[in-house]
Amino acid sequence: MRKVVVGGAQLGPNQKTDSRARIVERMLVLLDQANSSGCTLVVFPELALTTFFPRWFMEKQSEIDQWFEASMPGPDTQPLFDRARLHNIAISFGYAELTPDGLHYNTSILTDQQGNIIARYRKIHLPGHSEFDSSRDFQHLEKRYFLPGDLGFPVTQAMGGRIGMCICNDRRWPETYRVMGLQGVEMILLGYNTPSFNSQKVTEGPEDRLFHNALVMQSGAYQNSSWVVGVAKAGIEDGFPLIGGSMIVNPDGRIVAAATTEDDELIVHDCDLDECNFGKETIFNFSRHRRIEHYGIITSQVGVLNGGD
Ligand code: CDT
Repeated sequence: MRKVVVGGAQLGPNQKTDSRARIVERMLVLLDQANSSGCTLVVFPELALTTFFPRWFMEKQSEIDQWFEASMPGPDTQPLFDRARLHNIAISFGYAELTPDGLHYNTSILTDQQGNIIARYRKIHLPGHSEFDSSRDFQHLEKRYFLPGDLGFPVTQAMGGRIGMCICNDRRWPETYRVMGLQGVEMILLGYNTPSFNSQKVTEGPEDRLFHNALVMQSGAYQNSSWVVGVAKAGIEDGFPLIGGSMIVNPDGRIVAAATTEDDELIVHDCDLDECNFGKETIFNFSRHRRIEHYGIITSQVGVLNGGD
């Protein structure tokens, strides 16, 4: 038995006018709740410290950079690290990272239970577009503000097992899970900000978005025999709705804890990393069953051949 008591700390909306300090205060409340529930690891969403600013078109770099963190921890985020250390809780959260070289990434970090950053992931699958698009109901400018991640999908020895991270849109791609699966991942930490509506397809609403959210995380967990902890920033942010649907999925693909609100909410599950073993040793024993001689185009080809891509 390798137990990790995981808290999925869903956040309600962050408005454009909310200060980092105010948002961190809400995160501290969730951390205190997680401590009372015996959590040893708490996962917060993508871009936890700000509104989902890629919905806004900006041209001035100084305006863009106000949404980024040039240091982690910084003055506003230090209290998070201090509280987590006090409670002996490892934390993971997403934020917009500005590197010392001036590069911009959509990043998640993982700390150990003493508040030291032990892993970093930079979002690889950046959805949306890079220029203002008047045909959309709202903008999704991740391709404008972020570079694609340059760290691959690292899996880190932590919490007595192998922990990986990905961010939001990454969860829709089976490659994300399999690249971590091939590193023996046992728990995938995953924050997201998903609009409740498709800005280009009026018929796709919250019900569809929640269905796809569960579908991809449950299948990713099952097909790689890994825990998946999916955590939303939810609710109406700057007037635009984001889905909730935070969940913890076991290595059999079943949802074992699920959020019921679109607000700050903690979901908790006592996860045994040894539950990954059965699937990894049987149906998804990769070294016995995978047929890589037929998988070559996955890495040599991006789009469908002659498919207009
Ligand atoms: N944050 C993020 O990656 N959101 C995307 C929205 C997709 S629509 C452009 C997601 O996959 O949930």
